[in-house]
Amino acid sequence: MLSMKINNLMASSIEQTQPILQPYPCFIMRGGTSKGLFFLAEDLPTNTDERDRVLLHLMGSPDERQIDGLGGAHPLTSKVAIVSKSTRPDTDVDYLFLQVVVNKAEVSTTQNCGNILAAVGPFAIEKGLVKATNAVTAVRIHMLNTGANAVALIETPDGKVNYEGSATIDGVPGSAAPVLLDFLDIAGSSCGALFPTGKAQDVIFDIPVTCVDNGMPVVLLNAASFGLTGAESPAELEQNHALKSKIEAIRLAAGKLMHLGDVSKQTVPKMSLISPALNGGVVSTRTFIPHRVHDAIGVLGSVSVATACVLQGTVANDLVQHSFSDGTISIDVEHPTGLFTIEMTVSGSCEGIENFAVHRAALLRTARLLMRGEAY
Ligand code: NQM
Repeated sequence: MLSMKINNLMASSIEQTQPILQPYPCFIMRGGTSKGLFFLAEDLPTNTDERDRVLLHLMGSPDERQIDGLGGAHPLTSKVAIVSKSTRPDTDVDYLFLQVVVNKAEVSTTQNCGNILAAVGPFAIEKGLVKATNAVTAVRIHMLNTGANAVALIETPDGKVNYEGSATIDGVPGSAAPVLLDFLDIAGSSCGALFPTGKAQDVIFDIPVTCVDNGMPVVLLNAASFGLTGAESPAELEQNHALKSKIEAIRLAAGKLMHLGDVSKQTVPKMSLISPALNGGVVSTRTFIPHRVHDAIGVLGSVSVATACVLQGTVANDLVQHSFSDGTISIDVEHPTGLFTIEMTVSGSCEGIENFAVHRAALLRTARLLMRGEAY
């Protein structure tokens, strides 16, 4: 009986044409505290439905364990970068970020990812899209998800990407070569304004919140508003189902206020619970991204949190009780596995939302090439 069943199954799978099971040239790279699959745009289908079907298949989604694919069973390891030569005169490459949802057949381009961005420069040089010129090569990246630009500085001694070095970032063991990321024009890149509700503070379901988009839409909430200290571990927070449903209800309402529409199937806005710093930083965070809790914090997510810390009247500024002076400032955002330092150039920080501006944000990441080959 069993052999007959197997014979029938084999015959039917040979008959089926399965164009999806073909080799796709692919790199696996760590960018900052995330990991993902990197492709040249020309190596994937141009039709987006077909492309998403291929990516779900390669990652092994939908499945909590992603057992039949390359995904790491967590949003931070279920990420994709698609890179191509830029069509714009002021940038070298175009980068499209895709979040492949672990347990649902969903691929989203509504959010950007600054951690995966850290590996885009090395990938572009490895693939010959950008020529390494000096000991350090500047790669100018157009981020297709938001239309904003970034510059990544990559070590390229002898014309090749160097991955080894002494730079460390919290959330990644060991050390590696530094990747410096500089953002110039990210304010309001997803929501149209730095503070998209037009206010430094709003109240949603009786909870004071600050909605901010400095490269990533984020809603800041005081952990104390939920009876939390803010020092809870990501695992503890993920087990708190009452908290998670309150936060999701606020997120859905905030999405509309932030001009993102119905965010029930989007991975933005991120929800950052904030509390007083405990380890020498400016503020402590626990960030829902949005249904799992980040073991650290996203790159652009931390830029948005740092931005909210600076402007008077936000829930973060009220909590940190620190006044910042205009000019170039450094902000340490605490997260579950350490600190994230952001350098920002700001003006009008005491003058309220109308005059407040962030002119630049810069930060350190590292990246690593883990594997190159073909994904089936
Ligand atoms: O905010 C996680 C990550 C991110 C996003 C997330 C990120 C960013 O750590 O720029 O890096 O919030 O989904 O990769």
